[in-house]
Amino acid sequence: MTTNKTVLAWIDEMKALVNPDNVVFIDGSEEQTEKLRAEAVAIGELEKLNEELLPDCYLHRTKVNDVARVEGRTFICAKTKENAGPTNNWMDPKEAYKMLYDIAKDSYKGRTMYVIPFSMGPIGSPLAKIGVELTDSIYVVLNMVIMTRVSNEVWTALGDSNDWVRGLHCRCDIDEEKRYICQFPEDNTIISVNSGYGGNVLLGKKCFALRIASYQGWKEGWMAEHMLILGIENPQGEVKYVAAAFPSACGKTNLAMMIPPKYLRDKGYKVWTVGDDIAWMRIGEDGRLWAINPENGFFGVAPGTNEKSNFNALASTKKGTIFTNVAHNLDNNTVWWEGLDKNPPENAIEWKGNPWNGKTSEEKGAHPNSRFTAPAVNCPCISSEFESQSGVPISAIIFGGRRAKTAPLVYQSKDWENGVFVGSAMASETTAAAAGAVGVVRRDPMAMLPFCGYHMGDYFRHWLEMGKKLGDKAPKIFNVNWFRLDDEGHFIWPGFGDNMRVLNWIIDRCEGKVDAVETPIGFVPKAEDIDLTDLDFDIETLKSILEVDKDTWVKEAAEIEEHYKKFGDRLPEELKNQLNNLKANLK
Ligand code: OXD
Ligand code: MN
Repeated sequence: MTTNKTVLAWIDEMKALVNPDNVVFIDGSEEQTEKLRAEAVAIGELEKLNEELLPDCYLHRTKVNDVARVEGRTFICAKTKENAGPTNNWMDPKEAYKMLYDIAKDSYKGRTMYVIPFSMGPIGSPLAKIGVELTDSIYVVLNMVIMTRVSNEVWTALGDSNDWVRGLHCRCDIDEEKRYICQFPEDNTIISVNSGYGGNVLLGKKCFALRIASYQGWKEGWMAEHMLILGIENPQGEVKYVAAAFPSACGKTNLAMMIPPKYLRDKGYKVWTVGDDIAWMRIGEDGRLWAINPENGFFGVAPGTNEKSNFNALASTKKGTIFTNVAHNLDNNTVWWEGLDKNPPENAIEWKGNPWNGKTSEEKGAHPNSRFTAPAVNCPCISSEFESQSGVPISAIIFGGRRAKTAPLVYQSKDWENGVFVGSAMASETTAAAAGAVGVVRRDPMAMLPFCGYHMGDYFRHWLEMGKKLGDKAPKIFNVNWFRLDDEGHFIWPGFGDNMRVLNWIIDRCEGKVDAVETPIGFVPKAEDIDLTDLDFDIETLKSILEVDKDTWVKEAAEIEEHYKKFGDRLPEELKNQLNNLKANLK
């Protein structure tokens, strides 16, 4: 427990509002967690899975109307609309508090209030931050225990400081008309009502570690980014770290946990995962940019995850994991999802809770956004630096998206400022997997569109300022595109583990070991510098996906100009100049 006056006063205030039957302080101990698991099973929140095949694993089903993040109902409640910026929904904080408190009032009646103290990042690390989440959901407690560091040591680390984030979650009736996910960056506060789905209710993740933290980073001079972090070990045993941002559905978790091709493994190359979703980065005493993964687990999309696509993610789910909205295989009391294997169960329950025969049914067994919540320690390639208090030094930042034609396989920005321009114009094309038209370009600057907690023009300026502070110690910035299509619509580059060949070029560039070709958009590899050993891929095809087509880029520049208009006066002059330079280079 804690004696922190600011914490106790807030808990009292919230308790008076939501009116629980009792209050339980969560300490993260195995003993308490086990009791809660048993209680969750008793009340039907969780189903216990086969202890031999999936030890300590559980299945949960959300309500059918509550299966994903709800961007349309997510608000940045800054004092002024202008400060939330053109890419966020905004609500006046006074009105938001009133509306949310009306919804939350007495909503814990007959329920328990769980108080979860959690650290984002290793407890006590100078890069970590503390939060307290109040919830009436055991499912949320058990997920938070996996996804964050929950323990009484968090109270000790906090002491009597007021630097902590307040998170109130109320399940209420899971009424989608009254569902709101509100961030109050100026108050370090998050309120989430009428949802039980992960991204909306595990308040440490998107709400705190991105929306609130991006604002904190702006004010305090650091960065909270939607980035994976991985370490690349060379045969000499040296490890270089990169951070990479991709919009959803671009294979971030796969890249974070990739296995290099056999030829490179035999040479001694290894990949180590530090994080798969979020990076907090600060300038260290040595002037370099250091990063931690503030999370403690993986909240990954299940469908498509299999031994081939992501062996390490699948291995991470084999114990201590909570599965949400996947199919329940009744024959052996395990789980199944589309893309796990080619042998769907016949005797199963689909994600909505109905009997399901995977061999004959037209319906999906798992929801396309079904998830696993797996402890990071389970990951076979988890980095030895995962718990490091100082984080890892970042050599390169990689942006990327899904582009059928425009972007080459990889290019390096000319410098930091040009790299910020590349990130600010980042885009991905919609696939058939998502609702709506295929091939529509969605601009998603730094993959932060749904997660930036303040005006995106100010966010770009913050990036530029970080670059000035880092000077020649700044990570080099790259852009990758694994998704170039041929005329028949097939992917040209094999992707997955073979992306290691591109990462090696990136590291060689950072170390000044390899030359490149200057193009209007940046530096592109010479085809012969991408190692194709043991790969059935000819150099002419490689050249075709390294090419920068001027006409396509003239069109792209026009689209970037359009995209930039929405930032108005807050678009930094430097980025306007970057766009003008690009246009001039293309002439
Ligand atoms: C996620 C997302 O769930 O980015 O990580 O949508
Ligand atoms: Mn994400």
